[in-house]
Amino acid sequence: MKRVQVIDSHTGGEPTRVVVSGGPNLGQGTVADQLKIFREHHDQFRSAVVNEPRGSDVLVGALLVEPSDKSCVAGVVFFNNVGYLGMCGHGTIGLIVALAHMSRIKPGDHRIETSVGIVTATLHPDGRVSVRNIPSYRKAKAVVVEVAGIGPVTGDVAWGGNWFFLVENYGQQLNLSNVENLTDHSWRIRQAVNAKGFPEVDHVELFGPPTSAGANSRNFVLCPGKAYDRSPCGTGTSAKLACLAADGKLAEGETWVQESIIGSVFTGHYRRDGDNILPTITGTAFVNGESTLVLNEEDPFCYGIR
Ligand code: PYC
Repeated sequence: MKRVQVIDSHTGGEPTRVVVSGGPNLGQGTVADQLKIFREHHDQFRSAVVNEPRGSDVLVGALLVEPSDKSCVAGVVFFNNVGYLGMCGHGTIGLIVALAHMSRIKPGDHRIETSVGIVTATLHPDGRVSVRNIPSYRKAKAVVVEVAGIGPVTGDVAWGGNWFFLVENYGQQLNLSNVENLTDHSWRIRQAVNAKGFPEVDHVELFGPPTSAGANSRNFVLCPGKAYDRSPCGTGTSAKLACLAADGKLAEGETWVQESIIGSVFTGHYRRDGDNILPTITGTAFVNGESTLVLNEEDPFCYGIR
């Protein structure tokens, strides 16, 4: 039997499971190198941690690893029900709160090495976390795709640590009672975008008017494994800031308040960095579990339902 220590949290409703110990040995390379070894040799561990019967489609895993850059407090590989994520905004906020919960860090700035670059997370004394994300940018504006059963849909392709297709004022009700419809639409949109020559896009983000006072926008974000993000999505909000900056709709330093499909909120702002922007996303996470996963090879679903 193998024992795996995890700390569970949620960030604006979106869960993160941090693997603290019991994970595979991924060597001494960069986190990008370690992700490659994880993917090629230990993918069943990913599935064991996040898939049913221990997890669920919505769960994002965060494997704590040794950073190659020693100025970092930790390295992390993010993963989900179907594969791996470059960066994860809600997951980084969850990771920081989990590290504080374990008394490994105190309020202040903490550098974290991810597979797509180093981010700096600030743990504020009141428990909020701000993540200075990697450089983000818009790759293509107003791409029109013909979506099966829907018709033409226009959106932008942007990078915020993952690849997004962002659709403004989608028109569908962005609320929980419409989630099945939104999931179906977003999945079709993703297939059309991938077929149009953007195979890298794996998240679709639909925008509409906010419902809470003070918010600028509400979103629905479909993740690569067909689960929707309960949080406003940190990398998706970074991609959104990149598009707003490129369109001259949000000034450097100005605050953007992004509401999720369940009404949770991230605030964001950016600094310019040449053709890119450097987004900062702020949110709150709560630890809601400390547990030991047991991996028993005799269990036919030891490595999850795949
Ligand atoms: O917060 O960046 C994020 C994220 C990506 C997928 C789920 N959450």
